[in-house]
Amino acid sequence: MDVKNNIILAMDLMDLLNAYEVAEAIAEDINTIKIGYPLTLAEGLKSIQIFKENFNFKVICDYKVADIPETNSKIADLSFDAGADAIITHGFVGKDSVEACVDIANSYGGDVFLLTEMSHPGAKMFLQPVADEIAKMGLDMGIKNYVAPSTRIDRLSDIRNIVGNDSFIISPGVGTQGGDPKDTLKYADALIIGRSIYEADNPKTALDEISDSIK
Ligand code: NUP
Repeated sequence: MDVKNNIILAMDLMDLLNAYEVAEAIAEDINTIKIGYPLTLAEGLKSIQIFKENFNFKVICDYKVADIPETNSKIADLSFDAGADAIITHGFVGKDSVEACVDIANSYGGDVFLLTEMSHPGAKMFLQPVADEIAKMGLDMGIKNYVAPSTRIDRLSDIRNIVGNDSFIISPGVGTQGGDPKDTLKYADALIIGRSIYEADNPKTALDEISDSIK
C-alpha cells in the first residue's frame, strides 16, 4: 500500500460532518484514512464512500474482525462491498478465521492487515505472549500487511524481524498514546495517527508538525 507521507489518519470522530471537515483540511497531505467502529456505528458504512468520492482516499476498515470464519466472511464482504480497500483482522482467533477474511479480500482485490500486538497497556496481559506466534502465522499464510504497536518499540522491532522487510507494517499509538513518530518509522512503514490530528485546534498544522518531525 502506497501511503502518502507515511501517515494514515485514524478517523474516530463520530459525526460525519466533523470528520469530513478534518479530512478536507488535510486531504492534500495524506491519501489513506482508517475508520473503525466509532464512525461506522454512528454514521454507517456510507462513511467509506464519502472519503473515497470526495478525497480519493484509500480506506482501511479497522473492524478488528475476530469471529468464526463464516461470520468473518460476512463482515469482510460487507466492508469491501461498501468500498473498503483493506480490513484489519485479529489473529488470535486462528488461521481459519483469518483465512476467511483473506479469501473475501482477494475476491475484491483488497488487502488484509493482520493485527499482532496492540498498543494499549492491557495488551500485555493476553495478547503480547502470543503476538509473535500470530505474526509467524501471518507470514506462513502469505499475509503481507501487519499492524504492530508504536508504544513498545522493542516489540515493534521483534515483529518486524519476524515478518521481514518485504512486509508492510502500519503502527498505531503515535502521539496521544505516547509513541514517537521517528522511532516508529525505523521499524514501521506508516504511522496511524488519530487524536493528535483530529482533536488539534488546527489539524493541518498538527499534521505538518508531525510530517516535519519525520523528514
Ligand atoms: O493496537 C492498536 N492500537 C490502536 O490504537 C490497534 C489499533 N487499530 N488502534 C487504533 O488506532 C485505535 O482504535 C485508533 O483508531 C487508532 C489510534 O488512535 P489515536 O490513539 O492516535 O487517537
